[in-house]
Amino acid sequence: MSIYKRSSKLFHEATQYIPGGVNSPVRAFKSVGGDPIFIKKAKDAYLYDEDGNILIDYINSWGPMILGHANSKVVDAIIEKTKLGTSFGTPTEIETEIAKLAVSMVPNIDKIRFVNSGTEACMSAVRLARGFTGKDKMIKFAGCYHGHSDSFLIQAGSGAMTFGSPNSPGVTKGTAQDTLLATYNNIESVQQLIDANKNEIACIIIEPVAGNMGCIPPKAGFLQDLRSLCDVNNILLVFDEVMTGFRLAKGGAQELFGIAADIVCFGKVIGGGLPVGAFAARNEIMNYLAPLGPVYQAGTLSGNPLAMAAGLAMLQQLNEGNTYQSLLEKTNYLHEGLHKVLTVSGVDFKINQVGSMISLHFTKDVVSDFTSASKGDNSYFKKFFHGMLSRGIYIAPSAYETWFLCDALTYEDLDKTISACSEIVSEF
Ligand code: KE4
Repeated sequence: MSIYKRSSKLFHEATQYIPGGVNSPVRAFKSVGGDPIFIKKAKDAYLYDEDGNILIDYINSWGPMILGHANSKVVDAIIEKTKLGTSFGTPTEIETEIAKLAVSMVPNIDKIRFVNSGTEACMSAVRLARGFTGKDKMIKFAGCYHGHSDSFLIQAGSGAMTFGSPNSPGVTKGTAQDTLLATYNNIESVQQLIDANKNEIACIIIEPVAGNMGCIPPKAGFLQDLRSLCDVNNILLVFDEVMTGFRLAKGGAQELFGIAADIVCFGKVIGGGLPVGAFAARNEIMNYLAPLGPVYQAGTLSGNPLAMAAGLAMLQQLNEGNTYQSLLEKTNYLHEGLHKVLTVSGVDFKINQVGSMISLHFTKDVVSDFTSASKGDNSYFKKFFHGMLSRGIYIAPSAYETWFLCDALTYEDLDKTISACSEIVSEF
């Protein structure tokens, strides 16, 4: 691996014009140290950095590139659409095409509204829930991340946790008071909040598989219990499927776990690598949205033709192919291989996996919530991260992230990853 001379040069120049040299904090390598790697291009499962290194990618743009980078059908769709113009600010046929396909793939939704990011999707979903129910409060779970909208930055995961500032300055007390915090996988903590805030809670928003404190699966029955509590207390259940949507199954976590959410949020995969978020629900709820109903939500580039073309080409391939089975087999293979070499090493570790989402935690405790996720040994993680990077393997630069596999990964790539892991932990 050549040293990252050009990346470092580019990074230091970037820091003069962009805060921290990045347009999203998790990219800055703050929790693992060192300068971030600048990428020149990517294809299939590989990133090509500015110093000529080739890296096996387990971030895949934080989820979107489930088929691998520069997927030819997605690229061709964007190129063809670009030739016809890039943005009109009017309705276009392709928005209906992708909406129809998404509605056919995902259970319990009749309509979908496209926006430009997962943050916008979750923010709009909560506003819609509040408008529909006439109630103000929202329950979220410590360590879950729903984007950087004010009401979510209370004990948030992902980058917020990485920086040890899960409660961001700038969020007013007035906003924070309407965000109630529960503990992931702890239904009693939800019941207590409901009892203490009778008839004031509009919605419960959850990542049905948490991916922002590492990957944390819901305990058996937890999502069903949430569903029942929402039904009994006239609360809307909002599934934030920005990560899990179109990744865990065609119908996402709703399909995988057989639980019906009232509103579902999407991002990442749905945009095929271009900026797309979306939120969806049954007619009764979605018809509350402007211009039909009183809840306002808008966006200049929402439904942008290029982004819709990329998303449509992505969803069409996922709808027709056998990506999910192939990805599951590859992720299981990686899980088993890592588990084997880590067991031999004697290092304390836990591996969490759901479908093609997987995370490694250097801890002896089961990782099932924010507290247990925080117990991981970050000094080990830092060594692990840089050990992998120096061997040409790029995992998320934070222990509070999930690895995202793409179906372009080969079993040779997986074997290389497993042996790199074995070499690194043998030096711990
Ligand atoms: P965006 O606004 O970043 O598109 O989506 C926000 C969001 C919402 N919900 C979930 C479950 C998410 O994981 C995210 C964003 N995920 C992070 C990675 N953990 C994005 C990476 C970044 O912040 O740069």
